[in-house]
Amino acid sequence: MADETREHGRGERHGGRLAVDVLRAHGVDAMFTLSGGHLFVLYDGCVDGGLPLVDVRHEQTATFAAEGWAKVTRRPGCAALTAGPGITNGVSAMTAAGMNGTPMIVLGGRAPQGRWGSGSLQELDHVPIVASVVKRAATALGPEAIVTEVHAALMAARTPHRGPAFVDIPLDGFWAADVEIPVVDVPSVDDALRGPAPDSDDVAEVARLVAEADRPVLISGGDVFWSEAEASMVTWAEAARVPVFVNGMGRGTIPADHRLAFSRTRSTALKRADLVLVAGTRLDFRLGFGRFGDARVVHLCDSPGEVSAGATLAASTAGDLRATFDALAESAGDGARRRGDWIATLRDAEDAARAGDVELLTTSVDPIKPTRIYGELCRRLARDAIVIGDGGDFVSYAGKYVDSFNPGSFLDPGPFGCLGMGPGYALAAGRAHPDRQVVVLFGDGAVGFALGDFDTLVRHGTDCVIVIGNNGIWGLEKHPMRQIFGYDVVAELRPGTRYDEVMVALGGAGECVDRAAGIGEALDRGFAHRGPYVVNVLTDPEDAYPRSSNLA
Ligand SMILES: Cc1ncc(C[n+]2csc(CCOP(=O)(O)OP(=O)(O)O)c2C)c(N)n1
Ligand SMILES: [Mg+2]
Repeated sequence: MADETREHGRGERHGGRLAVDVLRAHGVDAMFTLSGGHLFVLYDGCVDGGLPLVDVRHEQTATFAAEGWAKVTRRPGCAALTAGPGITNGVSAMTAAGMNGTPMIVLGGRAPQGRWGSGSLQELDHVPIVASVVKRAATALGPEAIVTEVHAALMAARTPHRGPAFVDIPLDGFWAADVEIPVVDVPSVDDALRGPAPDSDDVAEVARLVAEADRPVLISGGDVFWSEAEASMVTWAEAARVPVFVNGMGRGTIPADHRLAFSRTRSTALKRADLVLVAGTRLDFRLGFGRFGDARVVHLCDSPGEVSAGATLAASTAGDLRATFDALAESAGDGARRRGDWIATLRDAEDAARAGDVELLTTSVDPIKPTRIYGELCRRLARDAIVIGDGGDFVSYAGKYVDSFNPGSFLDPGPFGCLGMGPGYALAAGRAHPDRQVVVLFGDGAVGFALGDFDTLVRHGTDCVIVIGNNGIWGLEKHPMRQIFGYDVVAELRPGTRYDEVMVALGGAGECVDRAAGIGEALDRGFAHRGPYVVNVLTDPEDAYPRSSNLA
């Protein structure tokens, strides 16, 4: 061993180790990364401090894996990205995490401060680049600052409204021999990290509107999930007898087979409702920007900055969502008795819509319809399966047909809509929950963004069934462009590409399916397999997901 290796020997007390101590104190239990020299000291801290390193083939995947980790564990995610291109490669995933309110920290390497401005390798000031998409971005110039900045970043990430935070550390900022560890006070989730309770007058006003309503509806969004407010939300919905629809990471906050859970009747319900309560999600394009016919609208938010400025609100609250629902539940009895007819009407419509799905889910027509894949898949999904969707039309069908029974079990990119998150989310889900089914649904376009990370799934032995709806086109672009312009460009992919053989070449397994009758058995082989298994299904390029609008 060369002298310099001994000089910076394993286990030395340095800024890398200090960072790891703070990460662990906040419950960080995995660091997703792709190697770069600017990160060696941090890696040494992980090895010494017992924080597992999980290495990938592209920083987009490391950063999406960190986000996925938070989504499947509700503990903070963590990615470490090397200076310069490592960090710019992670910007899309940081942006997605910002829009999803996902608590996570991204640590960055950084060119040495002592030579800043001289043109060191990968010298780039990352902070202004990421500042507009994360909650907090800072450079930690020395060991003490590493402790305070990493702690401050995690506090920001974990406090409502949650989101990503970023700290970069210059190469020469890690070093200071045998530094003392400043003590950081990490509050428990049940006190400071929940944020303040909502104003009681605001809650009383919402309770009054609910009591008056004949046809109320609740939409439960991602911040109900992040606030761990689902039990309180369901208790309130049961007491007040309010039908519940879910949105984004709100999926699974009420089990899909709960008597107050609805999905197929959303547009009918929102058209006929006299009061729409939206909890824990923005009134964005997914929710018609907060306009629901003549209904009065109530926005229940985890913090003041989340309350819609654009929609006309009858009332709103800002504060911890669990405390909000607990407070609402105390006055939930009024009016609940009148709502039997409203709930029964929706239930009849829901049952009729689900009965109408059967034909599509069982169709044997050739070429294969994506709906048939869902018919076969849904029958095989365990109640606690984790389903990840990365694609266009093919994944829209998943949103419709896959029911969620547990929080954090249906993962899509969220409102940023960034394709390419699938392999990172799958890596996280498989690692966090090796005992549960993990299914990744890809469009054939989407799968190309992080195809190299099939290698990552193989190397880490991630048990997952990867279903590719392979229609040979960018379907969600081709069909709308044809509809609007009468023709389309740049929307073709190569029909029949053997993505399953890519997985095989990288050491995994898979097969191609071109007959509807073969889908079920292929899925069975996938679920029986250890490691990643691709079921590459050739589907009908003429099939377009029936949607009412394409761009918001
Ligand atoms: C990073 C990124 N680039 C481009 C888009 C635009 N986009 C949205 S859906 C879509 C088509 C997806 O095609 P595919 O994955 O094959 O699914 P299909 O619609 O064919 O089922 C594209 C290109 C996006 N959402 N994200
Ligand atoms: Mg496609």
